[in-house]
Amino acid sequence: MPSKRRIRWAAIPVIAAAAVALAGCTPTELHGYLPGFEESGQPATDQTEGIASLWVGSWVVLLLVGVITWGLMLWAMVVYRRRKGQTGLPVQMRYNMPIEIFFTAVPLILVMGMFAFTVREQTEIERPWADDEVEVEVSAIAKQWAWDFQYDGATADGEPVYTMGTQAEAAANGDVDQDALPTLVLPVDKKVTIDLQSRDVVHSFWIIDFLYKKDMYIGHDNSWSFIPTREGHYDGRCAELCGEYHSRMLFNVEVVSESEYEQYLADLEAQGNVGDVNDAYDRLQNLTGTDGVASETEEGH
Ligand SMILES: [Cu+2]
Repeated sequence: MPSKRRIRWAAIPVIAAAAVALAGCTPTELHGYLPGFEESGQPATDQTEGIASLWVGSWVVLLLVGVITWGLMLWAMVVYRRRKGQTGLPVQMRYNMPIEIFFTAVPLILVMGMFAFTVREQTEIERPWADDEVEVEVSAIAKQWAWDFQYDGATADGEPVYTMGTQAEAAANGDVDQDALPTLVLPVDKKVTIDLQSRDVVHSFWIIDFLYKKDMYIGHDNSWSFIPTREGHYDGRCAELCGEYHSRMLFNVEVVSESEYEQYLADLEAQGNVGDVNDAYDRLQNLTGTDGVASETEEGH
């Protein structure tokens, strides 16, 4: 039997090798190949580290279970293989109580554990800022097949400013014309709440590198509270099949410094984009039974 000291000595090269291997990993590899992790090490939001560790942790546990299970299967196949001269069925075994209890209890514990970690993470993500904590409140309003963004309390009088977007079009070279996409501008390191609304059908608000998406309904306003923590450009899109041009329902997100953000709002105000997003592109206003004012009452703005 190896002494404790020998085990300790053996552990040193193992730990050193693991450290060297991990040190050589890029942030993308360390976060389980999820998008949005850069060399700078600065996460995109205050939530992405937690989401990534839930993802990586789940994979580690699942792979461990997989390796043990595959190993046992291989072992059984080799050790209990049919040998020369054997005929008929092998001895049939059944009702091994300890093994059956083991096979029931272990997956149950694993599933409950994963559920608990998921609930913990989700509760953290879903927790809205308290009313007096919110520093930036933006409404993202989805419509077939683009986005409007309304920045509350932006002018000196407390009026909102807004942009109303159109769906993606092809540029001259055939790619998506990035400059023409609707753009959501957010200040870095501020407590942001995005109110998620829809004008028509169910859409889903997804900023890829922020590792979270959330549906937008009529008659039920969702919101999402977080802190963008890294300046930069991010791709956003609708993540719910919402009609013919769903694939064109793209948007850009620019996370900028506070002064750039203020300047952006001032520019929108100067362009006259002041007030609430209007119903100009509201498809539902034409439906029977909606009285032409459906969006007013249903969207609540
Ligand atoms: Cu959509």
